[in-house]
Amino acid sequence: MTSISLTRFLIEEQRSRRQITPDLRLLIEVVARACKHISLAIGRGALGGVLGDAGAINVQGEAQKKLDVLSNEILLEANEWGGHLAALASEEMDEPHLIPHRYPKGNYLLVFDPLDGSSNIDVNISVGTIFSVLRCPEGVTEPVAEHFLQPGTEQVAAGYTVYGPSTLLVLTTGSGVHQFTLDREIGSFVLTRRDLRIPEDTSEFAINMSNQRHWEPPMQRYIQELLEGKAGPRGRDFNMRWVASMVADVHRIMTRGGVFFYPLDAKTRDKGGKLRLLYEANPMAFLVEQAGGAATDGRQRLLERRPLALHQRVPVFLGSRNEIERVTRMHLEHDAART
Ligand code: AHM
Ligand code: MG
Repeated sequence: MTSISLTRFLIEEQRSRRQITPDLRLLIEVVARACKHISLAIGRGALGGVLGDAGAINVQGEAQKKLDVLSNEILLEANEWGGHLAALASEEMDEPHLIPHRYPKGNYLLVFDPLDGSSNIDVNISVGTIFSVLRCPEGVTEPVAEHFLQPGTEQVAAGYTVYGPSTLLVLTTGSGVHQFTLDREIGSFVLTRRDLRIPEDTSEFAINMSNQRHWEPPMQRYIQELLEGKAGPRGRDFNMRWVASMVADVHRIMTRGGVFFYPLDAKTRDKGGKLRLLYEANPMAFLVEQAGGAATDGRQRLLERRPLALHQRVPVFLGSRNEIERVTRMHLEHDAART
């Protein structure tokens, strides 16, 4: 069988579907190249001196790891000079990063979480990169945070990489979700699965159970019913997994179905949730919907939320459609009963 590289895949998509512009293709290839570089750094681990804390705090108030900082720099440097972007924004930077004046500017905005699952770096568990591509609003030459505040339905592409036993890139440009595996010998991403589909039903869920006592009542009730298994109202047993790297948890769902929740809880209520809308929730929601799954904030479709701030946080519910619809309905019924 001929192997199809990411480059060939994108060129063929560009020919058959006009919506992949040459600049979008370049953008995706540049992001993929930066991710190869990150993958190499992660792979060297302690030998590369990249483990441990960077000694700084990011805009989220979280201690940065050396690899958070390095991955952010790799993505910035790779994307500055190609002429495909108007600006970039990242979990690790307070404000958007403008393209330096010495380089040409393009029409896209790139927003990313350079290293998701940072708490897993030092224990050698899978981490990843998440990214989302938006259009720069017409006539804007110096984009500021406000120009990134577009609902997820406006995304033109989204993807994630998983740095695990193998390095994977999972991508959508709005016509299905496709998986590429990094061939370390030839140094390129190769198409390994076309059209990933998330089954509508599942018996596997992912949630950080240690927050149980802090959840809202409908979340408590939904999970309690799963835990009661065969003897409870659901009449069947459910299995649980929690990697604490969203990319790894979402990738399991992309592979064999399941649901992932980071619901509102008493600890994160004031911030709106734990995960960030623009570079965690929205790209994952786009990918999950493209694979036939569903994604909400517990009450409404994630992709329709109007962002209010670059680093806004939201509750995240995504995965197999029937479970996401059920838990969302339980939240809405709970709200209706209170009014
Ligand atoms: P990060 O982007 O700083 O790594 O944080 C996001 C991560 C997600 O990958 C993961 O689902 C979640 O935080 C884990 O949270 P917890 O530590 O509560 O289990
Ligand atoms: Mg993250």
